[in-house]
Amino acid sequence: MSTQTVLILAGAAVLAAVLSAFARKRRSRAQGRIRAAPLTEDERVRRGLSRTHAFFQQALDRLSGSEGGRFYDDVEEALLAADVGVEFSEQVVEELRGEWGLRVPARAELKSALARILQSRLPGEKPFEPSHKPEVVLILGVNGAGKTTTIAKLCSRFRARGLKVLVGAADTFRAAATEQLKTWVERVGAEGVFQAEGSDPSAVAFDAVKAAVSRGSNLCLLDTAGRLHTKSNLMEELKKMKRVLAKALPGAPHETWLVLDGTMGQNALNQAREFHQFLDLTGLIVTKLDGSAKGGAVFAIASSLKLPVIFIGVGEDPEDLVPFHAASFTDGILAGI
Ligand SMILES: Nc1nc2c(ncn2[C@@H]2O[C@H](COP(=O)(O)OP(=O)(O)O)[C@@H](O)[C@H]2O)c(=O)[nH]1
Ligand SMILES: [Mg+2]
Repeated sequence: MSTQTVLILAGAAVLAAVLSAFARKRRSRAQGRIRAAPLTEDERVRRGLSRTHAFFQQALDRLSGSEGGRFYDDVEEALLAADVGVEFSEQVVEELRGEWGLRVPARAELKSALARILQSRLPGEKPFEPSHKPEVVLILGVNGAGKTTTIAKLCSRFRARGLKVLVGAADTFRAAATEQLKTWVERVGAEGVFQAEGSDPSAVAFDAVKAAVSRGSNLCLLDTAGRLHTKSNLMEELKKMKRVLAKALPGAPHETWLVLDGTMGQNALNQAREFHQFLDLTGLIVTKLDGSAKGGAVFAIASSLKLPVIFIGVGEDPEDLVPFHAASFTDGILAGI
C-alpha cells in the first residue's frame, strides 16, 4: 500500500470517528429533551441511592444456599457489608431470629422484614418547617462535608416557596467559598451577610441574625467553618457561636444541624458523636449519597445518636437536597431486590 493510500485511509477513519461522535451527541441531546420531565423527590432518592442499592443486592445475592443458623450469620455479614454497623446489624438479626427461629425465609419475605425493621429503628421523622421569624439554623460539619453546597440548595428550596432567606457566611476561613455562596445567594434572590476573610465567625453569625430580624426574614442559614485559622478548638469556637446567637435572638439557634459526608459511611459516626456531645445537635444532613455505596450507614448513625435525618443530598442539582423520609429511603435501597 502506498503512503498516500495509508494517509487517505487514516484520514477517512478519523472523519468517520468524528462524525459518529457528533451523531452520538445529537442523539443523546434529543433523548435529553425527551427525558426533560422533572424527577420526583422519590425518583431522585432512588437514583441517588443506586450504588448503595447495588451493594445491598450483591450482599443479599450471596445469601443463597445458606441454611438454618448460618443463614443469620450471612444476613449479618450482608448488613455489615452494606455498612449499617456492627451494633445495628446484630439488633436487626436478633429481631429476625425472634420472628423466624431457624426457618429460612423466602427472599421477598426477608426483604419486607428488613425494610420494616430498618425503618422502625430510625428515629422519628422531623420534617423541617420554619416556625419562627426568623428560624435560625446553624449548619456545622468538618471541611468538605457539603455545608456550603447544602446551604445553597436550602436557599433555592425555600426561595422557590417565596420565603425570605438570609445567609450568614460565618465560615470566614475560606474566602473562595464565601464568593461562591454570594453568587448563589444573588442568583436565587436571597440576602446575605458576608464579611472579610479572617473576621470573627461569631460576630458574623451575630450580625446575620440581627439582620434577619430587622429585615423580617423567614429563614436565617448560618454557614460555619470545619476548621479554624487559629489553633483554638473548633468545638469551643462553635459553642461560643451558639451563646452569641442566643444573645442576638433569644431561643436561637432554633436548629443545629450536622452535615455528614455520606461517602464516609460508618467513619462519620465518631465525628457525629463528638459534635453532638459538644453542641446539642437537633438533626443531621447526609450528603453525597449519590457517590456512595455506604448509604446503609445512615441507619447506624441516626439510630445510635437518636438524631433525626432532616435532609439527604443525592446529587449536584439544587433539587437534589431532599427531605428525608424513612420509607422512601429504605425503598431506594431495597426496591426490586
Ligand atoms: N455528588 C454530590 N456532591 C456533593 C453533594 N453535596 C456536596 N457535594 C460536593 O462536595 C464538595 C464539598 O462541598 P462544600 O459545600 O464546599 O463543603 P463544606 O466544606 O462543608 O462547605 C463540593 O465539591 C460539592 O459539590 C451531594 O449531595 N452530592
Ligand atoms: Mg464551606
